[in-house]
Order: sequence, then C-alpha cells, then structure tokens
Amino acid sequence: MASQSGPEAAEEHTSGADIQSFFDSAPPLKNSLEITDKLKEFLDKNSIPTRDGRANRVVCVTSGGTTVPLEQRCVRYIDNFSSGHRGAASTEYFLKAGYAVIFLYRRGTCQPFCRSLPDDPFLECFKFIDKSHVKVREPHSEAVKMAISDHHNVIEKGLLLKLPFTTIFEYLQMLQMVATSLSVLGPHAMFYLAAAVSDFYVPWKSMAEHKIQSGSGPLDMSLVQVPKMLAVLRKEWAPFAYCISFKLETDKNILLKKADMALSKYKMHVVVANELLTRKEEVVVVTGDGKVSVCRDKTQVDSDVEDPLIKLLVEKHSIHLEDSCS
Ligand code: 9Z3
Repeated sequence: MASQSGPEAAEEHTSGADIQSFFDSAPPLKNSLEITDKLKEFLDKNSIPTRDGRANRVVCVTSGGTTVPLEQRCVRYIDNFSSGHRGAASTEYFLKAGYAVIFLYRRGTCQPFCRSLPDDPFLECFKFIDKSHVKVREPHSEAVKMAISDHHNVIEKGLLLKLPFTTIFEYLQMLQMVATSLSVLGPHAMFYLAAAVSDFYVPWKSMAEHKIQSGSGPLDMSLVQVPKMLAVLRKEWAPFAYCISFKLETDKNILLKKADMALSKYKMHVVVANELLTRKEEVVVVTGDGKVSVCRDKTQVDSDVEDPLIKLLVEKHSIHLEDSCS
C-alpha cells in the first residue's frame, strides 16, 4: 500500500511511541520459540570462522508482500503486491556468492531454486504411470533435478533458513528477532529488504473480532500508519549490519527523489530504486557516492537483473567490511 495518501505522507517521522504501540498491539507470534531455536541453530553453524580465519557472511533476504488483516478472525485483508521473484532469485545469487541466507518470505510466494519450474510444478512436472510409479515429464526433468539437488545441497549444509510470514504483525516481529540475533555478526551481517511492506494497518485492539457484516452501507474504517522500522533496524536492532532497502514507485518522476530520502532518513547503506513496470529489466542502486543503473543482459534470454545486482552489492559489502575492520 505504498503512497496511499501522496508520496510524502508515507515518509513522515516515526517516534519511539509509535513503534512501541505497534508491537504492543500486535498479536504475539504463535511460533516464536520455534523461530528462536531455528535462528540459534542456524547461527551456531554460520558464525564459526572459516578455515582461513574469515568470518562467515550472513544475509537476511525479505521477500513477498505483507497483509493487513481487517478482522481478528481474518476473512478479509489488504495485500501488498510482490510475487517474491526478486527475493527468491537474489537468495540463489547470495548463496552462490558464499553467503548463508535467512529467507524471510510471504507464505505461498516464489521460492529459491523453483524459478524454472512451471506455475503448478506438482501437476505439470510429474506423470502418473500406475499406483507405484510417478515419472518426471521429459521437458521438465533437468529443471526438477537441478531444483531438488541445489535446494538439498544448501539445506544439508545449513546455509539456508526459510521463515514464512503472512501479516505485517508477523513480518515486523520476525524481522526484529532475526535482526537482534544477527547483531552478533557485526558488519558481516547484511539485510536485503525486498519484501513489499504495508504502509497502513488496523491496530489489533480496534479491529473487529468477527467477519465484518455487509448490508449497512459503505464501510468506514480508519487505518494507522505502520511505523517505519528501517531506522530502528539501523540504530538499535543491528547497528553494524550492512542494510539495503528497496524503494518501489509507479511514478518514475518521484522514484529517485524518494530513494534519496530513504537513504538519508533511515541511514541505509544502499537503496535500490525500482519502478513497478520495469523492475525485472532495470534497477538503480543509490548510495552516498551516487547512482548506478543496473540492467538485465538483454542479449541472454534467461538473464535477470538480480545477477548483476547481487554481484555489485557483494562488492559494496566487501568494501564496507574492509572499512569496518581497518
Ligand atoms: C520492491 O521494491 C521489490 O523490488 C519488488 C519486487 C516488490 C518490486 P517481485 O517480488 O517484486 O519480484 O514481484 N520492494 C518494495 C520494498 C518496500 O516496500 N519498501 C518500503 C518502502 O518503499 C521500505 S521497507 O517504503
């Protein structure tokens, strides 16, 4: 729901009280103990220095859109556009570059290693022979083998932790948990915040418990602004981590100005600016040193913009690490 009340409205100042009131009003996570255990196990494996004495790099990739429930026993909700393709593709490239990845994703959105499978992989990739035999259909056999073996490989080595969310309440609580646990890695931790995060929400306590009834005329509902957590992430949750956020707009005339604002206001290291229609072709990497346009290699049919984007971000993270350690 970016920019519902004009481009400037969503960037208003967030106070500590707004943040406190958001977390106080959020329904507590049902599986927070399970998430804590998984994070601990993942970090125990991935915070041991490598043989050459280098610390491991870990990135938290957020992916997919958050929902805003309108009823506590939710039948209806407001959604944010994101297929999760950017997050899934980027996760694969970060893993290739030697990072361990926490993939914080919206349930049901695109998954790493599944991009070359058809939309309904289960039904389209497999052929029923008889009760004891199911075969992979020939045109998909290579893609299925690669997806299974690449996924298996990173899971087996403990390099990929997948954590699903649905609502804005779940997303922000989980982001806080991930960020505070990654803070032990200092500058070796990175945040790559591609999830499309709701700008407005209904506080839990003022939300109808049961399904809102129709038949009594127009629905009058007031939404409260979601506090911007980017500044808190930078300042309090993981102050030494390398932080990359995304800025999505549909109006290209305001995109770069908004990206500049996000960079200075939330003290991000990088803001990746993208326009809805061209997001798969081009993004602009905005830093304090200037703006670099990153494009998909159009001479290659299967190329994507995430490949050169992650290469550039990994280089920038290396420079940040050298600067932090010198
Ligand atoms: C993005 O801009 C992502 O690049 C997309 C990726 C959602 C466009 P897809 O998932 O699309 O591949 O279909 N994310 C938006 C991030 C966002 O909501 N940023 C907030 C903001 O703009 C700051 S955290 O206010």
